[in-house]
Amino acid sequence: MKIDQYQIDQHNDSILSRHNGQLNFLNEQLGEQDINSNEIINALKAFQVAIPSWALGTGGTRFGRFSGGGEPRSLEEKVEDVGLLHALNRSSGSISLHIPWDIPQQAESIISLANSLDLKFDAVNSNTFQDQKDQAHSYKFGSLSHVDPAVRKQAVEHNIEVIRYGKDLGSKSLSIWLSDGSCFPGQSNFVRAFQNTLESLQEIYAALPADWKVYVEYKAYEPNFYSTVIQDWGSSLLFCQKLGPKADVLVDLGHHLPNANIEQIVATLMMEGRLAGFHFNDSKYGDDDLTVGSIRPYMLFLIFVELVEGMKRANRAADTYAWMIDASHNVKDPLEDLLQSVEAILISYAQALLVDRNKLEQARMQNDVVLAQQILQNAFRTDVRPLVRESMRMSGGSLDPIGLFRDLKVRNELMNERGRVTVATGL
Ligand code: PSV
Ligand code: MN
Ligand code: MN
Repeated sequence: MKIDQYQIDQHNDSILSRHNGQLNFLNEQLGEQDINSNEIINALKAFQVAIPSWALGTGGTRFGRFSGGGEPRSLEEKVEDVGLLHALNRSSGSISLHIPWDIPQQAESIISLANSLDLKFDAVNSNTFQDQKDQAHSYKFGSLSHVDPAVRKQAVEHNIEVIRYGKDLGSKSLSIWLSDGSCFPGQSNFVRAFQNTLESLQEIYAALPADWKVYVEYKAYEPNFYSTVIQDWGSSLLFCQKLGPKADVLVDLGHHLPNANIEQIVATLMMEGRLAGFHFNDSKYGDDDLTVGSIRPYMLFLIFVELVEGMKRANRAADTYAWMIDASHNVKDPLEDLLQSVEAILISYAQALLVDRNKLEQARMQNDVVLAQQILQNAFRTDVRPLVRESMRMSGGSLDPIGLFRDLKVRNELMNERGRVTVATGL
């Protein structure tokens, strides 16, 4: 299944006059506020969000999994699915692989497939939260933090192997999420677990190529329910500071305790120059259950306000950070869901770019709380979707990615090609 440019153009033509009307109306409104919408559109065009290989199939819960059909059965098909997304929105130009779920048999052929779809390889992810077939030692009681040096060695070697796979594909970063921790008080010595993890991470760090980064992801709980070795941004930052300049903190939206002020965490990490980037998702309760922006769009916007501010302060372009979706759930078509997630990210980014920073700072300096809130909420309440659509159209994408996905019956085509009952590899 491939989407041709003429199909996108034809579909765009059929809705262009309506879109132009909405865009002109918004341009006028923004013009009155001295906001240059072309600058925002250009920023949106440059913003790329990586797609994780594990989000392309229907996720499951521990109670069950309901296959949606037509899911990718191989790494090639995963790359092809991301190619479909990127053709539609031109904003999903890379894929993040998880080893050993996604072992490339032949790097050259998978690279040439990715090139043909205008895709790059984003961070590679290691997996020491599951035991693999024929593995010598079990990760039941931890991996990089394990009390037994032989288990730690195995986990370190796995991470170094992941770097090798990534190198062959042109990735530039290793992403580490550790499930290590304990389920009951007394089970683990916190300090020993930290120090073992640090030593293991130092060995992995030493194996990083010169132009690589390692992203250290934190998560408060699950699968361990009493303590997690890298439980919060503070622990993650501590590891990164001890490791060196090639290690940065990765923020996954779903990995915080309830009501955490994530935007403040982001501001602090950016102030220290240690934000690697994001795993975007949303949740009512925890982890990565739901589509980005589906529950707390205002929080997402406030995070982007800090991101925009932090990038400006550090004089760093958006593409020097790692932006990725990390969500996987049970009831939607995964590709439609990813299109919704990318759109939600771009909407929040566009809204954050509307904020008048000078006015906001003035209001803050004068302790004008009402005005400060109003400046943010004016931006948040602006319907910026015409800007997002225009940025996709200008890059050769669709004005209405989900509409076109449905018109072209992409899922049916994939089911015809791959079968109605499929299990995406790795999930
Ligand atoms: C587990 O919580 C998790 O969702 C982490 O967010 C990782 O980034 C992802 O799995 C892949 O290992
Ligand atoms: Mn994550
Ligand atoms: Mn997660």
